[in-house]
Amino acid sequence: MWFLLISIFICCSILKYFQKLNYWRSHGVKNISFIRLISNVLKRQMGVALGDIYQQLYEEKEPFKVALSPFLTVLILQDMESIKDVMIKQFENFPERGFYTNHRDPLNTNLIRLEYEWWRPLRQKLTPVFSPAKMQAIFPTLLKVTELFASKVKTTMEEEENGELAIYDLCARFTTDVVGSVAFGIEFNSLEDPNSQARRQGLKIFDYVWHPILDSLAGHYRAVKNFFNIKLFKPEISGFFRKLVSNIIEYRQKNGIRREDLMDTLIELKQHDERSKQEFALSLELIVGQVFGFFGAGFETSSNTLTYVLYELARHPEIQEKARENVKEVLKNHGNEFTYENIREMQYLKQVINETLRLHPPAPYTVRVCRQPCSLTTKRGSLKIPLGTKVMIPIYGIHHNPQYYPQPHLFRPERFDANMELGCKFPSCAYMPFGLGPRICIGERLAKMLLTLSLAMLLQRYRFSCCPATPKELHFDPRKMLVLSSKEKIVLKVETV
Ligand code: HEM
Ligand SMILES: *[C@@H]1O[C@H](CO)[C@@H](O)[C@H](O)[C@H]1NC(C)=O
Ligand SMILES: CC(=O)N[C@H]1CO[C@H](CO)[C@@H](O)[C@@H]1O
Repeated sequence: MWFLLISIFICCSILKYFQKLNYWRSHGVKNISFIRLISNVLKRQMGVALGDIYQQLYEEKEPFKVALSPFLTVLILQDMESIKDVMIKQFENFPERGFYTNHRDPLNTNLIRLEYEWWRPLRQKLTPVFSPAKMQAIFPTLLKVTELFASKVKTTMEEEENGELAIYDLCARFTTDVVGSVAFGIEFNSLEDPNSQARRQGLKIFDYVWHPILDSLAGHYRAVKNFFNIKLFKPEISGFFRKLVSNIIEYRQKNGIRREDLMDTLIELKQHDERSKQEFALSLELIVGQVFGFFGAGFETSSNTLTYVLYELARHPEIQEKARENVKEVLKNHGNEFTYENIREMQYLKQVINETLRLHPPAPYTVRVCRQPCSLTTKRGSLKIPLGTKVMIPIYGIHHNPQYYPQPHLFRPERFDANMELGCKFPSCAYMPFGLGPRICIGERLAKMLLTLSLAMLLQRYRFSCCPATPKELHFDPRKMLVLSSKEKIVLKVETV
């Protein structure tokens, strides 16, 4: 019985595969071998591998290419107009990333993964959580955690021989604490205690039950997976987060405590929804999912960015000096204190951050899935996109296109100079470290604030330089598909200024 069913399934899949092959061929879309794509991705970081394909397409002037398998059609986009179409203009046709979701497992009902019908009301609700006013309100808490981080850098540096330290670990502990305490009022304490339980759970977030390739394939067989109730995360992780969040909510509600953090806003939304009996009420389950999602999307992206900025500054001492002068000058005009307003005036430091996010975008690609058949128009004519096509947007590749960024592998913050001749003129959509359109990163403001403040404070106090243990160039870990994460330890020499 099973054998028969499986044989029928395989036969249908193969038939469908040839049908698809024919379809794309007859529409003049070139194919790349799916097997080659997968084997490439197992060897190299996904975003970087896609970047190479992108560059090849750009040179061949092909707007896109397709990689076909019996199960999945992947369209790799090169044409800028089509990218804007998919992400912005035709968002309604491409509103999801096609990840697997199981609504009985709270951890994967988060903004990143959710299907359109669930995502839309939730995103509307959560947008105010990251408003400029909220960012201003949490600034004092952020400042406290950042102070702790800066002093931890000093004590670690003094403990190490020659003041040489592996910077990523500290940065990751810092961003864990930031997302925990600033966003959710959870004292993770990982800066003080590197082995804290939350820190260990935090590290496990990316320990998938399966390989990420399977995760993205499973998005296409939701019904089957949901029928068998397969969960993506280990029950102990769901349990840990659920307990953590419900304790916080209960404690605050009972004692009438407000901490002016993002969790306050989530609780308010929940109470409001309970009173007004809304259809998409923010339940405890949904809050747990969001906390987990923000944590997963926020901590590794920002800790890697912080590490890469320090690495690039260590390799370019003159740029580091200029950034330090910029910080000092702004601080001098404001009584030597860091405020929500004055860190925004650190123009050159912001250019340095922008250029780092261009050169090493921590989220090196993003995905959309076609949920309604539609057409993309390019200079080469119009193309109908079938339902279920997975569309890849090669952020890393676009950021390294020499047509937009001359000598793309060089670190040159001048590219983002608004006034100078040097500032390069790339099309507005050729820079997207946070994505584009309605599904753009919701944490962009928080990430930028966290990066600017912590870098300003570090530069004010310390000088970073290369030492023999510093890698000459970066290589990215292929096992981390979703984030650019350095394979080598990034060791830098740190001294007080
Ligand atoms: C340097 C730091 C960060 C970078 C480079 C980054 C980048 C991105 C990118 C590229 C996306 C996909 C956008 C798209 O598909 O168009 C995304 C989505 C997302 N990010 Fe970030 N992110 C960062 C920090 C954060 C932080 C700190 C948080 C939250 C606390 C966060 C929460 C999210 C969420 C929830 C989504 C999904 C949004 C949705 O689908 O509606 N991110 N991020
Ligand atoms: C950095 O990039 C953003 C686009 O994400 C842009 O709006 C901003 O003006 C840039 N900032 C600087 C200082 O170049
Ligand atoms: C299925 C498949 O891979 N078809 C073609 C894809 O493109 C290559 C050339 O790049 C052909 O050799 C394959 O036959």
